[in-house]
Amino acid sequence: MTITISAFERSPDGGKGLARDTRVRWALEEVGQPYAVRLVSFRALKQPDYLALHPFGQIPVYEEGNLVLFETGAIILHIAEHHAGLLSDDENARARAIGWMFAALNTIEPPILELANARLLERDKPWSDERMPMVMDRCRDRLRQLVARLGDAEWLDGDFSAGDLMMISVLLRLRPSGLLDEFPSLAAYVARGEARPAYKRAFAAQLAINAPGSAAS
Ligand code: GTB
Repeated sequence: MTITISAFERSPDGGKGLARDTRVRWALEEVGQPYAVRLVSFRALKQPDYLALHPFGQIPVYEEGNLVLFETGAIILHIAEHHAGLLSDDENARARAIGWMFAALNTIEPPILELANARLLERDKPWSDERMPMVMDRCRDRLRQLVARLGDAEWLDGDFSAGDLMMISVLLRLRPSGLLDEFPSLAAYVARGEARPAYKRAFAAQLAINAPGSAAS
């Protein structure tokens, strides 16, 4: 059955791969599933026909036959459960990988999003300089804990899994802040994810839309 995902017609990041369609593209590339892309404008996101698919008017939406899914956590879990490559056959390892997906989305992503918003949306506020160190420290606290758990392992729990895919996708959002460079083992972990052929294909596909003239497209 054809899989279609939605993505920005033009991502505000200009092709850095930070919008959330990239993680879904990556998951589909890891499991070898072809997909089509429905490009949407910011205006189209809030129109009734799109809101019928995604109640919050965001990208990405995942469509496959009669199934319509929103939320990248649900989408990537669905992909991982239906195709080999992102979840172990071992029941406990599978459960732990899903735990890491939740950790990425519920524990690591919130302070990173707060930082992204502080940098992008609040820089002109009179209180921004005072608040910024606190927002950065909230990220650092979580990143230190993640560093301690990762240790010198290649991936979070044995083989590469949907948990790593989600965690690396979330950590990538830190890159513009420079904070990732304070944690060399996490920067190396993210680089291992980016070096995977499936990630490279996903990145190139979104870049071809968002920066069509670039060398990598
Ligand atoms: N929890 C949802 C999920 O995981 O699917 C969040 C989806 C979401 O935030 N989608 C964003 C969106 O559609 C795009 S990815 N926003 C439009 C809206 O809400 O009206 C967020 C994003 C946007 C821009 C950059 N950037 O420029 O760097 C990075 C990430």
